[in-house]
Amino acid sequence: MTTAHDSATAAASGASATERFKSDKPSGVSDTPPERVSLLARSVLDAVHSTIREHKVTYDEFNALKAWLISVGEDGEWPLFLDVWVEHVVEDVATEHREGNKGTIEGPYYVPDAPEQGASGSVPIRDDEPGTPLTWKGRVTSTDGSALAGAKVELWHADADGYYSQFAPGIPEWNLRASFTADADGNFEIRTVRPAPYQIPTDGACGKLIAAAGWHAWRPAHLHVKVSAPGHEQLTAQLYFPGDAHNDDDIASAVKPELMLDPKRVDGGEAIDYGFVLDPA
Ligand code: MBD
Ligand code: FE
Repeated sequence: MTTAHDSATAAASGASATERFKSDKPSGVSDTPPERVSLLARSVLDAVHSTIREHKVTYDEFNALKAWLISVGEDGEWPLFLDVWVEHVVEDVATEHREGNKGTIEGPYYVPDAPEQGASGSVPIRDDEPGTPLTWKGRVTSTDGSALAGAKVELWHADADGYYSQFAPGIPEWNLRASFTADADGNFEIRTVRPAPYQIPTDGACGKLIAAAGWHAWRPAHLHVKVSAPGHEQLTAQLYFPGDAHNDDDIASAVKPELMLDPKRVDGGEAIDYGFVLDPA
C-alpha cells in the first residue's frame, strides 16, 4: 500500500526544520562577545586537531568529512544533527541548577502557538488516527509545592507511524500538537494516542553518518512537552514508555529515569499520571 508518508524525505523534513529554526530562534553570533567566540572556537578547533593527531586522520578522511559537512547543509540537516548529537549536553549544563522537574532536549520538531484546548481536552487528531488511546492526568506545581494555576502545557509528538505533523507530508497541520492550560488547582487532563518509536530520517546526511559508522537511527517512543508559568523557568522535557527497545540506546541520548511514565491499562486504552515541578525563575 502506498501512503502519503512514502514520500517523506530527509531533505523535505530537514528543510522544514531549518526554516522553523530560522523563524523561531533568529539570534546570531553577533550577540556573543568576541572573547567568548574566540575561547569556544579555539577550544573546538583544539579538540579537532588533537583528534586528527591522535588518530592520524588521512587526506581521504579529511575530504570525506568535507563532502559530508557540505551535504548536511544541502539536506537541511544541521538542526537534526545538532539536536541528536549535541543538544543533550547543552541541556544538562543549562539545567544543572534545577531542583524541580528534570527536562531533556527539545529536538527539531517543536512548533509554537499550537491550538489551545483548555485544562481538559484532546489534541487535534484524525478520525482514523492509529495507536492506543492515552489519557494523561497531571498537575503543575512550584518547587514549594504550590499549585501553578494557568500553567501552560504544550504537547507535541509523532503519530503511530513515527511521523510529525508539519515535517512529513499528508498530515493535518496541527495533528498531535496542542497547548493546555492548568486549572485553578494546577491540574490538566490530556487525551491523545501513544506515539511509536521514532527513526530519524535515514536518507539524508545524518543517515549516511549512521550507516557509515554502523550505528542505528532509533529514538524510543516519546511525548514532547514544554511547561511554563509566570515567574518560573520554562521546562522542556520528553516522557518515555517502560519496555521500549531503545530506552537504553536512544540515538539522541535524551532518556532520563525521571522521565519514565508508568502507564496503566484502562478501558479503551492506557492512562498515565505525570505532573511537573517548575523552578522559580
Ligand atoms: C525527534 O523526534 C527528536 O525528538 C529528536 C531529539 C531528534 C530527532 C527527532
Ligand atoms: Fe521527537
